[in-house]
Amino acid sequence: LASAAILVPAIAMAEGETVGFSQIGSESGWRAAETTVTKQQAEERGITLKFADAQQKQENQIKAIRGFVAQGVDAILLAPVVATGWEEVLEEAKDADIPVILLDRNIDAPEDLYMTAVTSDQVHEGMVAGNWLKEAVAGEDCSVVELQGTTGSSPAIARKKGFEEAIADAPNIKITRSQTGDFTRAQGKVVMESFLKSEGGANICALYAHNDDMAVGAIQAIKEAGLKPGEDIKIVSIDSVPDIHLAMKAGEANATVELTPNMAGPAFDVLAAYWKDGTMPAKWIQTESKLYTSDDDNAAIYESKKDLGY
Ligand code: GYE
Repeated sequence: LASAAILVPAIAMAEGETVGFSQIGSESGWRAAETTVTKQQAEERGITLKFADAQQKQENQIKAIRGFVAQGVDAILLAPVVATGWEEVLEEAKDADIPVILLDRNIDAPEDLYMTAVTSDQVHEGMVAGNWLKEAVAGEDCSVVELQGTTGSSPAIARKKGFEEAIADAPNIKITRSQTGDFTRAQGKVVMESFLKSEGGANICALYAHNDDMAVGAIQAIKEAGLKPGEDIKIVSIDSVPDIHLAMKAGEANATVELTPNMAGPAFDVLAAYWKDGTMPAKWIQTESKLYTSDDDNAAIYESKKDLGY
């Protein structure tokens, strides 16, 4: 009788896993949604999430990862602010046998330093934006100003490259100015103001912004300059945040490429399989990229997205 009671705890106890998440910050509506969704996904799966906001600084992310390793977490999610400079700290995680999964941005480092990367094809996103513009201007001359994302980040590098590749066979389209707006609304507005001043609003045919938030800031600058965004200056960007659909509904923006904020779901699926029987995932889990334009039902899209944590 006594021995039966001793056996019970050993069978019934099941511990939840602990995952550290080094998030970049909250520069964009998209990233705010990613943070919300990651917390929800962890909760639904009974995972304890340790969340660290790096406020855009790589050194804070490196410190956070070291902290997670010291605490002995079961896995680490890393949204890397820039592409370079990760080898040393990722070696430390590897030595501690803690799997690292990259979320939404890539790094320049040997593949054995992370388990997998859950990202979109960011070159493709740029190509989708460029191809949309090619069709929209239909052979007419078009001077484009470009708002780049955070300097040195994989989406800024890849989205620029993809767009340039798409317009390479369109001599009528030229990028006349290109500068970083750091993926924020505030910088998008400031840099667009400087583009309008240096180029003259009438000489700008289109804006390509590496994310919607910068486009939303730029829309404000264009209006303040007395021009009509979406008409006088065509606007194409990336993310599909609720506010860009409101702008498209109002005719003030033209196209966006959707990026899901649910990068953590696939990451947790991969970890669950790994914890169950050691299954290793492919090195890249690619999320979808869908084009939306002002021809879509943007009121409905806005409604469907507005409560998702953006
Ligand atoms: O598009 C942008 C964000 O890393 C792909 O980062 C992501 C980008 C996203 O701040 O809005």
